[in-house]
Amino acid sequence: MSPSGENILVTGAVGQIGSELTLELRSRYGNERVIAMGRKTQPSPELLDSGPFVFGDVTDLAGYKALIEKHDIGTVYHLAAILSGTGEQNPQLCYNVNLTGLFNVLEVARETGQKLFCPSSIAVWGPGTPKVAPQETPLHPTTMYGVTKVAGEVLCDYYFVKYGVDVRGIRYPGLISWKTPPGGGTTDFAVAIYYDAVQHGRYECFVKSETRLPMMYMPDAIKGTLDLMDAPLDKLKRHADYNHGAMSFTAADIAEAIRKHYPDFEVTYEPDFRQAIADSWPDDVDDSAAREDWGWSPAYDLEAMTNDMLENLKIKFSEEES
Ligand code: NAD
Ligand code: AKB
Repeated sequence: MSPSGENILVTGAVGQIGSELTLELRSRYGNERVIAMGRKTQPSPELLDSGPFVFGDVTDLAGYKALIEKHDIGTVYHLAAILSGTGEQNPQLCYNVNLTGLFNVLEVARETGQKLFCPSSIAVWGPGTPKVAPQETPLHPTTMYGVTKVAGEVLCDYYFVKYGVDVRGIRYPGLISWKTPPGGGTTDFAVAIYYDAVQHGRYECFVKSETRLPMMYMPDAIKGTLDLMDAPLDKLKRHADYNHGAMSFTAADIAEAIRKHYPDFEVTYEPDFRQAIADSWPDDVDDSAAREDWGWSPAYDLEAMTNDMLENLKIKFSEEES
């Protein structure tokens, strides 16, 4: 294949993170330089009209290679994945997309000298992890999604050490955002609760009220992603497994924060299979390595995020109605 080009590809670009990261990359580097890759879901008009969009499948190596060559791609933000909830319902699909897909992306990067962003997750941890997950601690996840994330981190390290592929990644916590709904994870309740507060004034939560998890607002996740990718390589002591933290709260804490705006907001709790997944993850993370190596620092706490989420969702739903 030809040497690495000057454009940027975002896989999983129609997803929760990709739909926002693509627009931010386009505003930084120019619309035509950032190619958004979706799978089957139709992109929003904002994504479709602001720059190149292609459909593709990361498990199809030949198709992926052709796309890379055609669009002269030098950097890939590889966000295509199957998340924890969907992954437990279809572990084989999760393995295939998350590991075969990552392997294909790494192989093409090895051949072409591309730079990569390949995110990991708090799902790398399992029930024995300390409540505040240290950077270095045994990784024994109990979900297929977590298994693929652990293997993915190790695979990325291998490609850095063996082939010199500059691959970077963050262990994102649960991400909360208003633009694009999340795609089948366990932390989705922390987004759905805001949607239902604004639309219906009540929410049935699929985890218990006392379920506490590490969370982050999307603007912080985007900033962290781009800061890590901008950091000088010689400052990075790790590659694809930086703990990335911002806040930690329970489902009941979110409900309480929303009640400051909607005093009559009602939440009922009907835990389903995702409770066991949430219970297997830590409450919070120690992200001091990210702070030290590339200056990570989040801007949003629960209150600031809640104000912003509710404000934007109100506008979004009123625009959809008009
Ligand atoms: P998402 O589910 O919203 O989007 C993923 C996208 O990947 C979807 O649009 C889907 O169509 C696409 N996809 C699935 N199979 C594909 C295939 N075979 N080929 C090409 N595309 C395919 O996910 P997200 O929340 O945006 O997550 C992006 C990345 O960040 C993933 O690696 C995920 O594990 C990680 N992450 C996300 C969170 C979070 O809370 N959102 C937390 C931790 C880690
Ligand atoms: C999920 O819940 O699966 C994701 C994640 C934390 O990786 N949001």
